[in-house]
Amino acid sequence: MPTYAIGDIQGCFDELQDLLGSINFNPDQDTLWFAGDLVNRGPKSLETLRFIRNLKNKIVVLGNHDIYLLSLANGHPHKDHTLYDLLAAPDCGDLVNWLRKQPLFHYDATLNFAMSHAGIFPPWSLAQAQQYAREVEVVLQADHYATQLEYLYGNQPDEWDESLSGFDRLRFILNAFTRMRFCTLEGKLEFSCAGKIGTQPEGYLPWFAVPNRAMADVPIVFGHWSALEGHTNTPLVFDVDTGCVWGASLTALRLEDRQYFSVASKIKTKNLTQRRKER
Ligand SMILES: [Mn+2]
Repeated sequence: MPTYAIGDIQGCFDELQDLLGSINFNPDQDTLWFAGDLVNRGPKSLETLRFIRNLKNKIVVLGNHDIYLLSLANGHPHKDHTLYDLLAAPDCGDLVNWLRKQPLFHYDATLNFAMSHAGIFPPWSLAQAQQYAREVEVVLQADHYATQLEYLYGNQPDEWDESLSGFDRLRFILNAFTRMRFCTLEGKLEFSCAGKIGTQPEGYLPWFAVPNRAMADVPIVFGHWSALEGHTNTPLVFDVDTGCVWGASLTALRLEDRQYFSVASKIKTKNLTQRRKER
């Protein structure tokens, strides 16, 4: 009864089916963890969301593209997306209501594994990560969540302070769990650089490379950063976003023995680097 953590699907439903076939996935016995960004950019977001929602044993954490869907579904206009069929589907309301009730962070004490979409803000302990994630989850799960969404968008504040309150506090927490890649030693987040390690502005490090990270002894699986190509070179930090929607591959990590499984993307792209730059 293994548990597999799967990276950013982004509507790559056919590759998800290939991957589940390659691991002989048994829906009655095995558990799937999804590291967020289930939808958008890829071709089959609607099928992906329906399939995952109906799985018996699954854990989902929200990614920035999942939050984006919540925003779109509540009438906030955005220009570029591939979610038109999902938004027009008769079960869109049900799917969105299910999606918004998924957490930002998950920790399984038996497996001793944590998961979030982008990672864990370096100074936060396990107890803090759980508490802070819950603060945003409560807002997304409230009946009146739609009126709160627009206040959760933005890049400020980019530094954490326990005394932050209101939407500034919630916005930082949501950004840390769903959009973080690089930050400074002091914990200032950077949102513009999505590239490989080495392409960031001076003074910034990958979040998992910050010294004295509070959760360094807890294994964590995350996605969001396809430019890492699955490599963090950091013990206990497992990247499962291998850029399926950019034409690379879709990856699962079996948590019990930390073995990776990947299938090739069916998306054809002439120049992966160029498409990454356009994000
Ligand atoms: Mn993402």
